[in-house]
Amino acid sequence: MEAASAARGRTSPNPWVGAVLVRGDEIVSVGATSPYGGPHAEAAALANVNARGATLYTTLEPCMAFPGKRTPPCVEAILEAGVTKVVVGLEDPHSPVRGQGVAYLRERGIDVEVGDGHHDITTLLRPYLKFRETGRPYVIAKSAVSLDGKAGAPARGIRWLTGAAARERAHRDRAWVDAVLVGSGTVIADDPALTARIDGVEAARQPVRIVVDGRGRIPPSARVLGPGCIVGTASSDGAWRAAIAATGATVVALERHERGVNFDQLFQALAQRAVMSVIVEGGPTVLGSLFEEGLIDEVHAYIAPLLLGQDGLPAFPTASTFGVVTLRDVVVEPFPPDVLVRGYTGTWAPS
Ligand code: AOF
Ligand code: ZN
Repeated sequence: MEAASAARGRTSPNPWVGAVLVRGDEIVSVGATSPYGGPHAEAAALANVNARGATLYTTLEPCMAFPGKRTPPCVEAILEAGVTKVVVGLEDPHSPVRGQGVAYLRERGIDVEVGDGHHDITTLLRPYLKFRETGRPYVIAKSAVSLDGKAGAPARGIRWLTGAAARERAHRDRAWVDAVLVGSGTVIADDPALTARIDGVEAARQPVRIVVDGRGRIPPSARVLGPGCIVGTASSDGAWRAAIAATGATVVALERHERGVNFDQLFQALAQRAVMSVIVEGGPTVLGSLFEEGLIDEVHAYIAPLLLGQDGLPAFPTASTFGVVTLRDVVVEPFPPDVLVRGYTGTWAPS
């Protein structure tokens, strides 16, 4: 689990997997999934060691050969290495592998146990599991609100509510997800860069930056634009699209949908670009639409110790029509002076 966690966010569209080779009471080697195209966790754990008669623990079912596969199948590496027992945490939901990796090893005389650590591994792999099961990325809604439930008070110069500790945590999340998404209103109001900065330094791996701008309102000078930025738009004009594309950003044409764009179409397009996880950082209009359409999987709500009163903007548009959302498996973490409340909406749940 530790090895797998360390690879989180670096393997898309592959899952982050950890493997440990054990003989008796001793750990022989540890492996984790490399970035896409590189060795899998099991192959890494088995490389350059004597694995004969040892036991391999792996968080995910070892893979089988299938067309288009980039690396040699892990089941063959296990057989060749002479491993006699494999302990698998979770079945791989990827259809050419699912259940077959385990069956293949058992048919060849390997003792295979399945389900060890199943619950925690499912939690760790939620983005991959949703991506495989639905063909859509896993979506986290992030917002920061005052004690009176307001999202900011631009008239009073208050755009950012939380302190340094909460901000650091939010940047750490940007550093593992595949994409960060905002609406055009946020770009126009705040001109964010949407990069991941850890201890004030740009992280080595940056998420894809996504702007949803149905009508084509953001200026081509916006900081978020450039290579690595995707702009989803519907009824914008051609000159604006050309100016956005000239920055190096990718323009994705979407259908119009009630009060915005067809988000499901956007998420499908992102999944095709190997985006397995997205953090939506607002603004209120985008978050409201996504809740209305049941497209949010997880909520991260930072609560800041201030009241914004009459100057505060509502955290969601007053016209939002979504119903009650009660979070599950809630975790509360202090980031003094703020608090993070996070949990799952349950619109999608691992099967
Ligand atoms: C494993 N161990 O560490 C991972 C697995 O194209 P390839 O060769 O990289 O294969 C990708 C598939 O392998 C991926 O879709 C998923 O089913 C599985 N991922 N399997 O045994 C690993 N990352
Ligand atoms: Zn593999």
